[in-house]
Amino acid sequence: MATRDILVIPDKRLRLVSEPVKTIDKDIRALVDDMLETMYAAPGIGLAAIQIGVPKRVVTMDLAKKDEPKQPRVFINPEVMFASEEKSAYEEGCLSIPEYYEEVERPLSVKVKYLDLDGKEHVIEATGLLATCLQHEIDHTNGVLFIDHISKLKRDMVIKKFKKAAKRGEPVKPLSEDEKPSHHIG
Ligand code: GNR
Ligand code: NI
Repeated sequence: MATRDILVIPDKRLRLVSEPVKTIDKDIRALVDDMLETMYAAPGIGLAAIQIGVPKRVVTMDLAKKDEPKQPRVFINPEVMFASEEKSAYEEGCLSIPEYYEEVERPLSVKVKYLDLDGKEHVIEATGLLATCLQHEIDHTNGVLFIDHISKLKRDMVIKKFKKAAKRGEPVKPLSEDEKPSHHIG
C-alpha cells in the first residue's frame, strides 16, 4: 500500500476518458488499495483512479462520518442507468481542484450499475450524498469535472487561477471575496 500524488487542474490527464476494467486481477486490487489509502490521507470522501493518473474506470468512496467506523466502498466500471428528473444542489469540492467549493445541481437520485472487487454485478439506487458523490466520480471516469457544471464565468476564473499558480510553481490560494463573481452575474 502506498499513497500516490493527486493530479490537480490544469493537468490534461484529468480530461481523459478512462478505460473499462477487463479483469479484476492483482494489479487492480493493488490500485484500489492505493486509492483508498490516498483518499483517506487526503482526506476525501471519494476518488477516481484518473486522479492518481491511472485512466481506468475505478472509484473508491467512504461516506462514513468521523465518529463512525470506516466504510470503504469500491465501484468498478460504474455506469448511470437512470437519473431522476428531480434535481438537488450540493456544495461540492474536488481533491483535483483544492480549496474551491461551489454549489452544483445534479439529479437527486440515480440508479448505478457496477462491479465489486469479486467481479459481481450490483445495481444500487442512490440518493442524497451517495448519489452526488457517485455522479461526481463517474464524471471523473469520463474526463468531466464538477466545474463543468457551474457557470462559464466561474469556471474560467478557477481555471485561470490554477494555470497561473502552476506556471509559477505555487500552491493555489483560495479565491478572495472580491475575486468571487456575484451570484447574480455568475
Ligand atoms: O472529498 C470530496 N468531497 C466531495 C464533496 C462534495 C461532492 C463531491 C465530493 S468528492 C471529493 C473527493 C473527490 O475529488 N473525488 O473525486
Ligand atoms: Ni473530484
